[in-house]
Amino acid sequence: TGEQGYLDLCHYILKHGTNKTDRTNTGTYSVFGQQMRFDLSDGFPLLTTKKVPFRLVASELLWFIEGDTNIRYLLQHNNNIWNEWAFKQWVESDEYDGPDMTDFGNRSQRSPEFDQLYREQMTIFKENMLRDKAFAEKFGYLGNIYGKQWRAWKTSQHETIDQLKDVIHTIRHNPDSRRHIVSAWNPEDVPTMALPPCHTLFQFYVADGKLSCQMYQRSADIFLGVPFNIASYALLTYLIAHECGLKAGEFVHTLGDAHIYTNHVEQVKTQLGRDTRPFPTLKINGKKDSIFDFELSDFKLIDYNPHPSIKAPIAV
Ligand code: DHF
Ligand code: TMP
Repeated sequence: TGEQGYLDLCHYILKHGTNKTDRTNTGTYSVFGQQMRFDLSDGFPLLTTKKVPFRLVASELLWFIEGDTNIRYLLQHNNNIWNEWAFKQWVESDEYDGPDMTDFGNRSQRSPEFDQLYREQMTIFKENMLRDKAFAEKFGYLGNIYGKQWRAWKTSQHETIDQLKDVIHTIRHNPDSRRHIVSAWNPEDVPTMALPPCHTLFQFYVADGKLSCQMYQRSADIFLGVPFNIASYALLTYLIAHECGLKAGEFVHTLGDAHIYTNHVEQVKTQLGRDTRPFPTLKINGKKDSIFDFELSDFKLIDYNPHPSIKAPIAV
């Protein structure tokens, strides 16, 4: 449990993982069906064995909560974590007339010359996204991903369901319910999403005045994505607990295909050689209660003293 649970899972995957090919042609070591638990009364679970950029975690979560599915919001908050998946839509479109960007993720790692070209095109893409609203609407929209399904799931009756608002309502009014579920996995929309949801479904649980959350992640990039996912759901749980007058209980993280990309193995080993430090503390602006009113400046992390960050290429 805690950060040690994450490190133990890394060890386990390196030792027992199957060397498996994957969609991105990177290659992984993979296991299926694992679980980590984080006691949220024991601090905020932001890993300390490498620096995890909390600002990016928080602005991505606020983007989901807004119901937004366009990366323009993220760019406006200087958050670049979703760029590649929007960029891909642009370079594969008829409107793109720059140098060939086929398979840019792998090619930029193999060739410094290509990487230079790729960076230039990415810069142009970001400028267009911020300057040109029509361009952003066309290429920044990632499909009906998390924000849309959480806040405005389409029904067969041409109405929408606000799953997030509804779940907060039932946590408040019927805390014992065993139906506190939000699903991002909408089979009708999956084919048109830039990336089908990795964190597919979550459930809340109330007992002894504490709110716990369990999330099912179908596919887990252990080195890059998972530290973000842990922090993101911990923050979501703290925010909903805050709104409902509860304490934060546990975050239970259940993983389907849990993998370490072959080009992250050295980085993971570096991380495993470091000692853990106490988790930081999260302070939430007490003047606000509704999860729909928060901004970045309402969250403060106290005593976060991580080891340095470790860079790794992301598989596109
Ligand atoms: N694809 C893959 N292959 N793995 C992912 O984890 C992933 N995550 C996505 C979208 N697609 C994905 C959304 N979340 C980073 C972290 C989370 C994330 C996307 C990217 C990332 O690159 N983190 C870097 C820092 C990035 C920065 O500072 O801008 C890290 O070192 O944690
Ligand atoms: P996939 O759709 O082929 O499973 O690829 C998605 C990759 O992104 C996979 O490595 C898991 C990773 N990922 C996370 O780990 N966490 C996330 O939040 C997201 C969006 C993706």
